[in-house]
Amino acid sequence: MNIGKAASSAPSKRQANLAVWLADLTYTQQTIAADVIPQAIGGIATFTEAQIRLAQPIRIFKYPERLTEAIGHGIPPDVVGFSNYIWNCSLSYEFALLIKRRWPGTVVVFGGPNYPVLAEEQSAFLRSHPAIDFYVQKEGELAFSQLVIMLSELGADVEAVKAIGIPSVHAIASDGAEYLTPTIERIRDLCEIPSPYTTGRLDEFFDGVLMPIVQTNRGCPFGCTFCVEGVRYYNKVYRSSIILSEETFKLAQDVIEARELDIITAAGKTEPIRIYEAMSRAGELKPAQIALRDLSAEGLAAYRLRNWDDAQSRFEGCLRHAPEDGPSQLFLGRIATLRNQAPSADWDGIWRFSEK
Ligand code: B12
Ligand code: SF4
Repeated sequence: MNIGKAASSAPSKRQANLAVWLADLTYTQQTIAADVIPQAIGGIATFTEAQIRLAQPIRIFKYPERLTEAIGHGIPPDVVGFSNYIWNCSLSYEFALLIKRRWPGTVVVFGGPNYPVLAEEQSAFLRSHPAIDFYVQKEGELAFSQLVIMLSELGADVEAVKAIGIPSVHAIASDGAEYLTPTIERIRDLCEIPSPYTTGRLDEFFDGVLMPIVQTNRGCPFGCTFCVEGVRYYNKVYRSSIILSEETFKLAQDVIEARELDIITAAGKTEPIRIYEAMSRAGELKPAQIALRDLSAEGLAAYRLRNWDDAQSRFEGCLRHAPEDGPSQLFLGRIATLRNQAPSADWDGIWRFSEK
């Protein structure tokens, strides 16, 4: 859960005056071959836009016909990123070649699992696909947004950006030098990636053909050799918490266990809503989860009464049962701030988001 980050007086976002397109293409001739909503690039778009203030929203493409139309309109994007899966690699590369022929200055980025694991094979892949300026290997959100920041800061000077050696961003320089940088650290809390569904970024893809998919956890403790997640990098499982409004919680309360997280008002709204975190199916809470739920309810009650000592000790208790519990860490941070800066007399304990 990421409510603290959005609500706090976060440092102002970086600016980048770049037009960015992302495409996760499917063949469409006989049937829609890969008939799912492009949620991976949707998440890369929302994450990048949360880090960087771009001049215009990132455009997302699924159908090659739409991408062809956009290319035909003649306004070149600065950066185009393609998802590279085994089922669309040739199609995406043909578009990369087309874009490079038409707009040599447009930076072409590939990402996705259809990329070798061994350095010598990565190098051979990049050398045999010269239309690709950068390959973002493994988790894409953080590395892609850093690449966009660097391209913006260095005036889209591709060779200069290659020489920086951004983690997870692979490239071959024009003089043949290889930049096969180590992988970037993984995102631990998937809630840091704003949902591309609830932000409306994927609305246009609900066309009756494509199926939505949602990633609720990433990583796998096993090591099957045929699977992208079988590598050590993905060995830890990181999850996103499932946050429910009070209305949804009431509908589901007979079948799930949940704990109250907070009362908030969304950015641009005045109506407060109570939010909950789904914890398990009904009756399946483990003892540590029961302790976490009860202590966090006591912590919340004390917090709302401005009883900082009690609230602090309850949330510290939560961390003994769940050392990585984001909401408890968040409340401990808030309590520390409120101790130094006492809230006004009319403080109602509601957390008001100033940014989406
Ligand atoms: C869900 C899934 C499916 C679904 C949906 C597939 C689809 N069309 O999207 C279904 C069940 C339909 C499916 C079927 C198949 N699948 Co499948 N599937 C998966 C699975 C489990 C998760 C994919 C996913 O959405 N993950 C969540 C997103 C967020 O992660 P991601 O896609 O990897 O994207 C991240 C990075 O790769 C990167 N990234 C991705 N795109 C881009 C773009 C840019 C610009 C950047 C910078 C970064 C970037 O950043 C993203 C966020 O970190 C993966 C295994 C896995 N654990 O990843 C296999 C996987 C993708 N599937 C695979 C295969 C082989 C298939 C099939 C071909 C199997 C078969 N023989 O039939 C079919 C093909 C279906 C089709 N035509 O679409 C392989 C692909 C291997 C490869 N080299 O490409 C994988 C990797 C499994 C494996 N063997 O390791 N699959
Ligand atoms: S490594 Fe891949 S195939 Fe093996 S269990 Fe994990 S996700 Fe499944």
